[in-house]
Amino acid sequence: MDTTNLFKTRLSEKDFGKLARINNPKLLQFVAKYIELCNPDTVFICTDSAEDRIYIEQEAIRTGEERMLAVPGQTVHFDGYYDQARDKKNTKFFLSEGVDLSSNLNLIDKQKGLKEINTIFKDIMKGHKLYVLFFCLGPCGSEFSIPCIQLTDSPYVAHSEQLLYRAGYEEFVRLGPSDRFFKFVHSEGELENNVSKNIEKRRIYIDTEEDIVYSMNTQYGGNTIGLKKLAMRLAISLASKEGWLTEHMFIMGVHGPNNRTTYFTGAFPSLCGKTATALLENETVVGDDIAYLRNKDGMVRAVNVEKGIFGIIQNVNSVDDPVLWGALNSPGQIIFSNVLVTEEGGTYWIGKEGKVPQRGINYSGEWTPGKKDTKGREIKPSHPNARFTVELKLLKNMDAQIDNPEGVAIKGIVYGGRDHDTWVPVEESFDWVHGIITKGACLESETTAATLGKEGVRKHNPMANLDFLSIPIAKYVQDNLNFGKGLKNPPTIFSVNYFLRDANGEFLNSKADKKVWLKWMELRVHKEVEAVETSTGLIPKYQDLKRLFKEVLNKDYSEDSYKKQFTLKVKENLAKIDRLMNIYKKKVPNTPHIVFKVLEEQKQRLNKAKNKK
Ligand code: SPV
Ligand code: MN
Repeated sequence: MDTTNLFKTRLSEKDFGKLARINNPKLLQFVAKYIELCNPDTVFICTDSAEDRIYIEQEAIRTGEERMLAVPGQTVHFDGYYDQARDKKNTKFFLSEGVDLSSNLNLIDKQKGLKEINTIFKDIMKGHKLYVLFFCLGPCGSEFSIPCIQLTDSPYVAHSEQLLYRAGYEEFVRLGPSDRFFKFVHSEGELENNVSKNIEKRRIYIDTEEDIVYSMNTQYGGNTIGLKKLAMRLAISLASKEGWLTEHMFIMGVHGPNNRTTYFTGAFPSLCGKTATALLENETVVGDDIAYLRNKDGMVRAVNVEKGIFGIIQNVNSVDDPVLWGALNSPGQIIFSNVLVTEEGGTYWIGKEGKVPQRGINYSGEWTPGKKDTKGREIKPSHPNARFTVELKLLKNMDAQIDNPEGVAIKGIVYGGRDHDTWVPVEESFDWVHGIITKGACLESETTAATLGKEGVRKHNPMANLDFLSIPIAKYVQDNLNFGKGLKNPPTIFSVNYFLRDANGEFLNSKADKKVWLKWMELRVHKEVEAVETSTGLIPKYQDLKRLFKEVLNKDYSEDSYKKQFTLKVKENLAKIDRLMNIYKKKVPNTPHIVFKVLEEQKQRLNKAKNKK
């Protein structure tokens, strides 16, 4: 294709000039191809300049995809009523002939998939403006990082990405004709009241061979913000080929005695406390969602792929989330999505303190309490998956190392899920292999509103990463095991469970208790407290927790609470092993043999404990 000719006819001289600074024929071909196919009225090329960034912010307001709120800088965006979460059903991986990807993945034959999207994409941007944006996943100029190009006709998506990702235009100019970059094409499609109309033609198709993701007829961030969970699928494949890890993990600095900062990563499924943990007061945050991990001289180092947060707003309040609360109530750029907006331009969400407003606008349109949907179900003021998008720099506890191109040294890894009856609140594994297998690879969690479908169903979710895996589970588990083999100083692996309940269904812990678990893990990493060995791992001693509860929360922690929380649930743990053995035997082809061996050993220890009892 003669790209120069096409660009000359379709772009202004100024925009053509911006594109021409990038000497990368592959990238230019890509842009040209989708201008031809999607056929936008106009094209805007976005560089890293302040002028271009502000233009995108203004476009979001001009088109009505975002509306200004009373607090300066804050805006609100609504997604369609049926477009409020990740659409797993229509998120598919291309499968080329002769390639064995995985029976666990939602696959579509590549030729068939391409045909389908080329049909949907044809002229889809007619009447729209195409925004061409450049970003960098991870700090610019770092071995960890991956440059990305995003094409989208949604200024809301473009604006969100500007808050969430590091600008990458100059990085592309610097790199020249490189092949190693990710590509995203998104179109919101035809709009009705500013939301995607043709939801039945919503598709998110991922091509890990060509590092392209196609997304259409949707606006919800998890389906459209290419650099987030769409890039994550590409990065998992790339990491597997190159020998590093892409994880659904926060990165945070936990502050120990004598001003010591110890970095942890933590993997939790969506809506299970990952962001709340990462943002704890008195600790520092590097990232809340996606981390790249590499072995550097025998140590794990990690970077945050992002520079902002696309977080869940439900239940965010001044007591549990003081850091976030501070940012949400100060002037500064924040995009709220799918919350309730009052006449005065204020916001309300489920779990926010204060009275429920008596009227407002939400994702269902005009809203008053008691409003029902077409199926007669009550519409809450905000959607449970309503979100906020904010740059980390607006948070007062952003860690100073966030842009370190070498990443931070990771000393502890935490796995946690929504588990009402099995795991104790915090536990250390015996070693890397035991941790990866019994905690990471055996993570289970009850489903939440972050994906379309039923809530509260217990599901296996290895490393909290199942939704984003683009390689077979067995390969992914093996990659994690191999990663540990090359480490001289592997991080200590822990599990946490914030959701343990008693027989009456009452939570056994308060939300603030996680602060204590982190301090205990920090001390364990440095071997400064002892632990009690059980069949499933190493748990805190009562005396240490009693001291920490007093120091951290000024709370008296009773021996009775300790017993209720930390008594090994032998029956439940045995049942869990049976479930997981079954899953790995029947549903995960080529599971590494060591998985069964480690689980079998744990089972024997548990059976011994049962008999002793
Ligand atoms: C998650 O659901 O894990 C998120 C938001 O972080 S989404 O972009 O929808 O994946
Ligand atoms: Mn996430």
